[in-house]
Amino acid sequence: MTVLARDPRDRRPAAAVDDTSARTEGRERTLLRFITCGSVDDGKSTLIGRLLYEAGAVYDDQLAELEGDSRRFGTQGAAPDFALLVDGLSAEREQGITIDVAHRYFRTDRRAFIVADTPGHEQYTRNMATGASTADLAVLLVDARKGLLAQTRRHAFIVSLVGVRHVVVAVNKMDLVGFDRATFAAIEADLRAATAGLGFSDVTVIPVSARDGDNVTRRSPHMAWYDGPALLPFLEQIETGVADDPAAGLLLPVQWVNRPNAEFRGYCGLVARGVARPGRPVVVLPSGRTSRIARVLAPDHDVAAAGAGRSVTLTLTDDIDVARGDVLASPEAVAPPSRTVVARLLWTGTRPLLPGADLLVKLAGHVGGATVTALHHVVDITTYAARPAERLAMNGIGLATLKFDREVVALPYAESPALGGFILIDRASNETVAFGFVTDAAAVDERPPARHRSAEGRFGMATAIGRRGAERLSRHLSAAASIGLVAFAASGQPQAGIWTALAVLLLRSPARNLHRRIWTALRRSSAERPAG
Ligand SMILES: Nc1nc2c(ncn2[C@@H]2O[C@H](COP(=O)(O)OP(=O)(O)OP(=O)(O)O)[C@@H](O)[C@H]2O)c(=O)[nH]1
Ligand SMILES: [Mg+2]
Repeated sequence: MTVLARDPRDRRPAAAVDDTSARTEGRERTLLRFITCGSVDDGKSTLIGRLLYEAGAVYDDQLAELEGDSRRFGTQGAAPDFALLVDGLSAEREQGITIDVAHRYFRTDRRAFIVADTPGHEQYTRNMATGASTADLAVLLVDARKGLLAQTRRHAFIVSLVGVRHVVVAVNKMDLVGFDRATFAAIEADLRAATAGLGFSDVTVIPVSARDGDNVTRRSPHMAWYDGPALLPFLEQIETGVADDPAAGLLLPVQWVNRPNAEFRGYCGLVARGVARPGRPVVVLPSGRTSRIARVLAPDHDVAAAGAGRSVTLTLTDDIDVARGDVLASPEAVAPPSRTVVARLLWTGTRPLLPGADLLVKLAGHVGGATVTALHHVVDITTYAARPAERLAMNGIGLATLKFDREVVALPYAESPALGGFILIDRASNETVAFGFVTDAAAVDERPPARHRSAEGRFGMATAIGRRGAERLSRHLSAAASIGLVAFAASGQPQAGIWTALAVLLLRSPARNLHRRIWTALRRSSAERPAG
């Protein structure tokens, strides 16, 4: 008899049903996106494999293949190693670890799911954060024999950073602690204390054995003392969605300007907030120019309205200048552009971050230069306490001030993940070195409150943008003119004065950039020299 004989109650493979619309009998199934995370070898991949199997999301030929793979690569002797259903890369199978994020779709009668299995190894924290960034819920695994490890705490913190508010803690491998209630209770207490300050809206703790399926889809007879739900029934019923506020102002970061011919000019992007509909007035940020939406286009037709989360192309009634990286906002949603932000950073670069680092930032549609002007603190991952530091090491989390090379529309991440989340890229290697989460988009720039501004406020904002630009120009001009005057006085030649002033104006910005790069490189090389 095969070890993988199906339980007669098992449903046929969900993946075999050619319908991913998550609709059933006229009733719409909601979609839950979740991840598994936690320290290395806690059993994340095994848990997902088991879930897929028990939810009937595995074909019979895949099961036969799993039996063969388990004999070749498995960690459970002749028994099936469910992790192999998700760990597909050969490097993963040979090392018995997860490296890349694997996404799987499955569904039950009550709900559709997209699950992302993320790696536990610290070296692949970047992949874990990427997987977490699109999740509604995180299943954090803990090995019952080991309890909370530093990596468990790091993942809990990253999950909170990316804005996941619902957490299930699966205390796994309960079979290896004799399904002991006291062991589970001690881990639960530790966990609740550790996650109390992370801002989760709910934390549900479930004792499981992923390998054997205890408390995975049905309650386990081995843990009669546990009176909570099994994992899958819990995931089927949890409400995670925050209803979009249709009255919220429109924010649409422009990802691409579509200009197929001289007659058509469309601005493509994802509606980050609010609703786009023809006739609605919009302000282009950062320029402050105003217009109205003429058409809202879905991929192949015009639509009357498009809400948050939809990708659309807008055309405007006026032929005004809108570029990639600009943001189209309705007047009440106008967020004044800013050059400086304070943000939490998850540093994923192999070399540590040092203040003064000159990097590229990608925030919504904007790509440009960014300098880290200050590192305020780093987070101690075992206590979550902030402590001052001069550098941020790989996989560390800290708070920093960044200065962009041009004004950018940014909002706190908690208010708008689309306009508050960014990545930092190393200019030389093109490596993504940080995930950033804006906490304050008005650190230095003065700005009025962003929300619910009146039309008067809108023009006030446009004036403020213009005034700031004019102020900067006049400062540069007067500095250049003074140096030009000195050159004229010293040489007695008006041309010498004019040429000097022009040279100062033109060379100022490249010289400043060169200076910044040299000092960043010097600081970095002295930081990397071994002490003593
Ligand atoms: N006894 C027992 N072993 C388990 C259980 N769950 C997982 N394992 C074993 O633990 C080992 C690690 O399991 P994985 O599922 O690969 O762990 P992981 O968390 O995905 O590991 P990474 O992705 O590398 O971080 C494997 O040998 C599993 O068979 C369980 O409930 N009981
Ligand atoms: Mg894994």
